[in-house]
Amino acid sequence: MNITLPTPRTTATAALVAAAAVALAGCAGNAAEAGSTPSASTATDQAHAVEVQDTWTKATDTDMSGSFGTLTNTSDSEAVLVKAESPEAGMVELHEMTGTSGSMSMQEKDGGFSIAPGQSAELAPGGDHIMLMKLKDELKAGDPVDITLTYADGSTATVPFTTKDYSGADESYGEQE
Ligand SMILES: [Cu+2]
Repeated sequence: MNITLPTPRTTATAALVAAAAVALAGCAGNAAEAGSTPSASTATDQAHAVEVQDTWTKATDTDMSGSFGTLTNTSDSEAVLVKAESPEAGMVELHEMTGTSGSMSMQEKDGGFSIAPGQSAELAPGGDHIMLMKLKDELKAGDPVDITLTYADGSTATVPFTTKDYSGADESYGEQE
């Protein structure tokens, strides 16, 4: 009769330890990244949490262009786009515009594009954009450009950005700045 006693206690302790481990993994994003266990949070990784809409790339006959769209973070924690890549471009960077109108220039955005929980980040001509460089071919309206977006937690999403003609007021994504 007595021998049944330790069993529930052991089980309870094990369950507690397991729960603590799960809780720990849940908030230690960086530790999970460095660790070996496949993340149990696939459904909530940043690539899934961020909806990418209204994507397009500016048509160009130079070897540079910009890609734009709206990134909406549907999760309750910050998402950060840290890298973009495309098979169409030899180099891709995340750019921001600096300076005042008349002397705007662009530069790589330190730390990438951060999107607060429930908020959207607009990538638009004259503002933050995905910079395509060393394009392998000119881009004509209608050409598909796939861009793979990598987020701070290492999750990725490949998104189609359709090329369209655009002549903005004073943006010059095709020319050297
Ligand atoms: Cu740029």
